[in-house]
Amino acid sequence: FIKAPFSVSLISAPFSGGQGKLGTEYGAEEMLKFGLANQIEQMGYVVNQLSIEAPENLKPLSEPESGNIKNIQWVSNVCKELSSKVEQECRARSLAITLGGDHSLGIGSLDGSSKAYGDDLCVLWVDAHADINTFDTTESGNIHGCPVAVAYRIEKSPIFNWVQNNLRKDRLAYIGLRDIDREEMKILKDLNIKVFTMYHIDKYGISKVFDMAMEYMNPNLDRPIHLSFDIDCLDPIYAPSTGTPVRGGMTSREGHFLCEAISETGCLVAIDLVEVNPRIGDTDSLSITVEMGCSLIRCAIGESLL
Ligand code: Z70
Ligand code: MN
Ligand code: MN
Ligand code: MN
Repeated sequence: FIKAPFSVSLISAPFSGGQGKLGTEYGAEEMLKFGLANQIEQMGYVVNQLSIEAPENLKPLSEPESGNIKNIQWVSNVCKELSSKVEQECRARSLAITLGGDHSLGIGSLDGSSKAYGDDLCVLWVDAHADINTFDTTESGNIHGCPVAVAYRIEKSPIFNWVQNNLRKDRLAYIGLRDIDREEMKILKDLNIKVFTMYHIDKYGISKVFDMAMEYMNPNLDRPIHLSFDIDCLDPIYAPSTGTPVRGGMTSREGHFLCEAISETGCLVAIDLVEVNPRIGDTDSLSITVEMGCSLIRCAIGESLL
């Protein structure tokens, strides 16, 4: 793939059907209200602003029987729509930034970027959670706990048969995990997936952890990278307005460092910034979280690199 100067596409995805709490659908809107598009333009980029088809219009008349899985057809429809938008922007050589919305959207964004870039694509999943439950192992029935399993075809539900990509499990690495379900632990081990938990960040430092992730999946820094950033990877002190906060998370500096280090590779082709929920917490919590999301995105596209 050719590392080239790119334009930036902000793709709003106001969807919260992958989990049970309303509010995440306003995450994109709040980040845009805070001035994200203008901030990116000020950095010298051409910004394309687009949105997926309104999720309400993609809601099926009825959901198929699916055990405890919530909104399975709706999530599928929304993610398929997002996949085509992300693929289109990636093919136009624009950096595709998905503004969520909940993390079930990762099914669509990963599918789209991988269809555009092929099996070279490397994925960094930065999260407190592994999001690798299958529809059999999930206890919550929330698909935002399952996107990695669906995108990598570990979960092969026919509802998601349109997910036909070349994502490789040996080009996936997690950073920041600290709340892994027992069954997820088994999947991660059985499939030998690369995981850097908070333990590794404490032990080696975030810089070394990033280097180890690159050494593993992108040793020559010549492959495209998709950053899937769940704001709950950060400690709730730095990102309080999110649906499933977990104590003991990354600091603001660790999050920013990670984004800066990715930017420095010149390989970044897609970002998801998900799980900002403006309806959780007071107005201070909201502005802390929204500003954090915008700041991380700016860092990932080079704001603080000389
Ligand atoms: C749990 C589940 C999750 C995000 C929570 C939680 C998953 N493992 N993902 N918040 N972003 O429900 O499957
Ligand atoms: Mn997540
Ligand atoms: Mn999470
Ligand atoms: Mn848990």
